[in-house]
Amino acid sequence: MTTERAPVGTAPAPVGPLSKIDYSQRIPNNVNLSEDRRLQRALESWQPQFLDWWQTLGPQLPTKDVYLRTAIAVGRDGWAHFDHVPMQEYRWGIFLAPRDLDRRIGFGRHKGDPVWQEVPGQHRAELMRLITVQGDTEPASVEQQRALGRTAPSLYDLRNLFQVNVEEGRHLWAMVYLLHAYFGRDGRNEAEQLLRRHSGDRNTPRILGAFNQATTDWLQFFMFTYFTDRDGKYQLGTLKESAFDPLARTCAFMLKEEAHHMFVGASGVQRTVQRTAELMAAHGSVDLFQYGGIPLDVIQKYLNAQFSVSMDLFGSEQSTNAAAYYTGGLKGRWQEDRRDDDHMLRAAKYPMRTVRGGAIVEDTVPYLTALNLDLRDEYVADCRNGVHRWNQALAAVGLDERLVLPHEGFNRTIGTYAGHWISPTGEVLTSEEWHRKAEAWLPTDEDRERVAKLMVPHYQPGDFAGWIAPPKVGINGQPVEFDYVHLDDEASLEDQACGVRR
Ligand code: BYC
Ligand code: FE
Ligand code: FE
Repeated sequence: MTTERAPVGTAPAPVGPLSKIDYSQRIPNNVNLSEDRRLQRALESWQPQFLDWWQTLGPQLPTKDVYLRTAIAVGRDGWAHFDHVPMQEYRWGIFLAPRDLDRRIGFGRHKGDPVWQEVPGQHRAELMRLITVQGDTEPASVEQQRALGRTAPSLYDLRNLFQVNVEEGRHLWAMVYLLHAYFGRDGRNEAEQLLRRHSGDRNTPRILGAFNQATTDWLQFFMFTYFTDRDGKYQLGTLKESAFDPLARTCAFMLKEEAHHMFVGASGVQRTVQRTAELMAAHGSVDLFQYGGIPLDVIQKYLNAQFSVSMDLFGSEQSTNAAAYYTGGLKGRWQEDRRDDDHMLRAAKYPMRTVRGGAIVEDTVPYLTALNLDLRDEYVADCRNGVHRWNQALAAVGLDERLVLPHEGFNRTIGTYAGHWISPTGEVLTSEEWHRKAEAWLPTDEDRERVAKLMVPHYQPGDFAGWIAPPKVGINGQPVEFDYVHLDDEASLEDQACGVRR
């Protein structure tokens, strides 16, 4: 069936139905699950609910199997084993980065103490809150993306979507493990709630704003994996510094998987821009819908929308929560150990932009309460790199047009800019002025409809939709035209009805 490269290290246990569970066999883990009866019992009741959730709110497109990477061990190669597997039999595992016995707390008032292997009573509620918020985003994104399989631009992209989906599922497992193992009955309740809230649900929505929007099409999916998964990367980077060692180790391992999500977003947008640039150069026109491409101004609007909603995920620029998390040792800064200061920040200051008297001004505020902003500034700098690389596709065909990141205050609903009307270039406008121009800045219903019309599935190996350039290389050394996904007969029949051969 496959010719995947042999994994180094442990051979994977055979994949089979999960109905009869031998935990030590079926749930790949490095947390001694086979010895831990309490954890086994908690998972025994949660896991069927998870599978039920995956069946009802996971990927809609029926597939036989998908060429997926599965983590089977934490070692250098063990976490990246590739094979065609039926998705419902994906072996969601529990992995923590290896323990460093000498690790000490790197910041805050417990700085220098050994890290915690158990949850201290004084920080229990805050830690559970952070883990719950993190855990809530993972299944939310799977729910948001569930319909996309029906309109994939290629089998290669379809496989990448499913890879992201199963890994977000595993990230949910990672947080549920922490809730089950360290927070007793309260943790078990929270773990159930993670499957009860749903993206966009009017009564039980997901916790954070960006996770309640539908991912309408593949351009939005690529923007989401670029901008919103990147918030995930930065948030996980701060939790990786946590004094609560099991959380730190869990997040360190999740970050390995996150790299692929970054890749899907960055390369997905790049390939879209590349095709747009080629069509613009070939036809000398910007109205590309007629040529089966996505106009650059529509790409810019999608970028504006996803960037601004992702900026909201960092919380308020000034946050006493963030100060308390830091001082308590629960959540550090991005690359805390590379920061050249006292890691306590009691007297330190930080520059913060805000709107005053109809203009954007810079204030100097206590660093401790500005840690959400500190993280967001790191994030924005990273986002800028991506935009710069996308622009190279435009430069390569001699075009002068460029994509830009909008101003940090544009279209914000959380923090200091909320309630102000800032243009993408950073002018402070009246609500009326802003709304008059909003159609030029954010995707309109018509834009989304026209993009949606281009989203026709391409399920033949090596076939790609016309709005996106093929990638240069395939996954795990496989050719681009590899049969990454075997569709279910049911899906194939529907495709034939739509005129797509298989
Ligand atoms: N929407 O003090 P403030 C990922 C709430 S993405 C709704 O300013 P704080 C992924 C806030 O919860 C990474 N509510 O904020 C990506 C607080 O409520 P409570 C997810 C919001 O607490 C793609 C109140 O407003 N991980 O992994 O300093 C695919 C006051 O807020 C929002 C994390 O976020 C919002 N946008 O910071 C899959 C890490 N923003 O508590 C996965 C864990 C704020 O007063 N979470 N609020 O009721 C945290 O570190 C923090 O909770 C936040 C907020 C950074 C989110
Ligand atoms: Fe995740
Ligand atoms: Fe992710």
